[in-house]
Amino acid sequence: MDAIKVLILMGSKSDRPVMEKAEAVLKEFGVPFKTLIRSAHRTPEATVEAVREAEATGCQVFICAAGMAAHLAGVVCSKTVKPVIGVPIAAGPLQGEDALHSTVMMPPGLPVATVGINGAKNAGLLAVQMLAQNAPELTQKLIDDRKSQAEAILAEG
Ligand code: RP5
Repeated sequence: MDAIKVLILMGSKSDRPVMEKAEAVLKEFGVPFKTLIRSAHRTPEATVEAVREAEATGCQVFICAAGMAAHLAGVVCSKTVKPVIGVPIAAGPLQGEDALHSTVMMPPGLPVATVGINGAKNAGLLAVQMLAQNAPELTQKLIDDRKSQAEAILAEG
């Protein structure tokens, strides 16, 4: 695996349209990342291996997206002490309510920073904010981004 700062894992290729928003943020901020499809239930061993490989290349943050009984972020959290951001995906008959609870309700001692249902853009931004703690150039870009957001709102009248 090439050197990366963020590993995006998603439980299924069906999650990709949502997770492209996280990829877009990381590209915009110039953060090296990789995306893999790995499932806590369908490919448990390969999921753990991906975490191990990513950490060996210097990965600092994990973004894990899954729908339904979404245990991907929790499993990744159990295998690393790097920050894990969970993205509950709206899939199946409960449209993300199940994934939200499965992702956010971690047992004490194993935190997953969970964004909203389909909150891939915020997951990308939160990963950048975590990396910015040790990267002043990212901090400046984040400040510029907030300024742009405010200007866009004010320009609406
Ligand atoms: C989860 O089940 C995946 O993350 C996806 O959101 C959902 C449905 O998966 P597919 O049946 O589309 O592969 O594991």
